[in-house]
Amino acid sequence: MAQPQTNPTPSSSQLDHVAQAVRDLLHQPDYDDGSAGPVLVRLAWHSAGTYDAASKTGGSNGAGMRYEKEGGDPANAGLQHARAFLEPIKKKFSWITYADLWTVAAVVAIKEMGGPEIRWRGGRTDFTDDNKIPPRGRLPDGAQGADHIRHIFYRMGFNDQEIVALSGAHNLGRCHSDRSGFEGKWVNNPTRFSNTYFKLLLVNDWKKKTLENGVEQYVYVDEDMIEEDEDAEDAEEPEELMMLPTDIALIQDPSFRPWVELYAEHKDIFFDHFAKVFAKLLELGIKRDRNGNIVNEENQQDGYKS
Ligand code: ZEM
Repeated sequence: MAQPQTNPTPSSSQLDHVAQAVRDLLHQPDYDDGSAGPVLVRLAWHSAGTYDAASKTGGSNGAGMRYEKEGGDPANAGLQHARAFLEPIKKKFSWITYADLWTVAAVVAIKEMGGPEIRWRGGRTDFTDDNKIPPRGRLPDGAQGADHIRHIFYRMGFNDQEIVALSGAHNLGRCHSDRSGFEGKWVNNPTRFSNTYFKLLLVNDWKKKTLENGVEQYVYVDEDMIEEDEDAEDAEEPEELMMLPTDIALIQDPSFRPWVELYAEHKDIFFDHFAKVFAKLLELGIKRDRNGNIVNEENQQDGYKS
């Protein structure tokens, strides 16, 4: 039996350079709402969100999205932009693995966009072929409801509170009709991390709308511009905001809803819970030894030889 291989976590001074390089690339005036941050957060989430606790497969190790098998999954449409933003950093700091870079970039971006400090640990390795990439179909489908959300997130080992906290990432970024088929942003200022998404969910004025492509989502015009006070200076004209059917499920479901109410009311509690659950997300599928180094065991090498 071969020795288990470990990849040491990068030192903090090495990481400081990478973190600074990520901060330096966030400002992208010609991209979406002017920031690479939201799509970087989605890259980290989709890299980890393939985890299946029962078979211990998937998760943020490996950076499988570099391969067509995972990168070409329609669920990952658009994430090539996130990978392209990070490519110059990988070129400059070749010692960092893609799997570490994609996850640490999200943590840096969230903090830089006004979110909480999130514990991140490195040492992920990159797959050298596509054998260990799990089958497609493990990421959530925004067109569905509470049962589907639970099916997907319970599989990863999350509970209802953690599902709602994680969903607060929809404060960030937007939907693109050429990626998911949905269109628009959840909040007026989608490059600032806050609990506005939860406040907006509770306005209860969401109307179902069928887009030209036949996709159904929920919309609302935020005339009162529900935002944090600190955002008032960059207040824009009210625009139509959106929610996915899965977002609306969070206020319809009796077990999810109290968490939406709590997070809408208490930004500090949301930040605390989000930091914990996002750190947990990024560790899915990763086994560490006593020193915190990742252990790549024999049985994880088996892969999917279909
Ligand atoms: Zn999302 N998400 N997501 N999400 N997501 C989109 C965009 C973003 C779902 C979903 O279908 C979609 C989590 C959970 C769930 C982000 C972070 C996180 C989009 C739009 C869809 C359709 C994609 C597009 O068109 O570009 C569903 C169904 C979810 C669970 C039920 C979790 C958990 C996240 C992180 C913790 C982010 C940041 C975006 C914005 C991306 C961007 O490009 O602006």
